[in-house]
Amino acid sequence: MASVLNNLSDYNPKNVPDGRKYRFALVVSEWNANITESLFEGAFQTLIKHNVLKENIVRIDVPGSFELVYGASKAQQMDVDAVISIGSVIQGETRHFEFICNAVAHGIKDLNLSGKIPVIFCVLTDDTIVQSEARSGGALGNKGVEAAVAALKMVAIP
Ligand code: DLZ
Repeated sequence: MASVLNNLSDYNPKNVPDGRKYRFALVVSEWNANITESLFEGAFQTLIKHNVLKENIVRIDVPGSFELVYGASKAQQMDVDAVISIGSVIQGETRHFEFICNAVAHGIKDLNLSGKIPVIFCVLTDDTIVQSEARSGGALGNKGVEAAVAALKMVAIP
């Protein structure tokens, strides 16, 4: 996870499995689209960098992070080796934030337990848009890059 002390976007590419033979689905939430598009770009470009073929990357858009669970569940049934779920939830004035964050985290955890392929959690859960910007291509890296690296490592598990 990106933090002031540890920016995983600076990972060592030699430690990442080659992606040439794998297929991925990227499920992208439309809420806070400026953030989720940067996360998508980070994930997409990292998969390409590790030799995943463009035609082997499928994108599915969903309205909000709450819908990532359903989108990822549908993606698990497609001909792919891993799913990356991409969202950005930002704290507002009500408790909506915690309900969405909890639902998505538990939902994706459940998909990992019940499905045959891994679902990577690339959902920013920040107090402010400034924190989200820092983690989606800003000073603290890009969580999308981390998610793609995690996906490549998961598909290579025998
Ligand atoms: C309703 C809502 C709110 C208030 N905030 C966010 C957010 O910060 N990030 C996000 O991805 N989605 C948000 N949503 C939308 C919900 O995720 C969901 O799309 C709607 O409640 C419809 O089910």
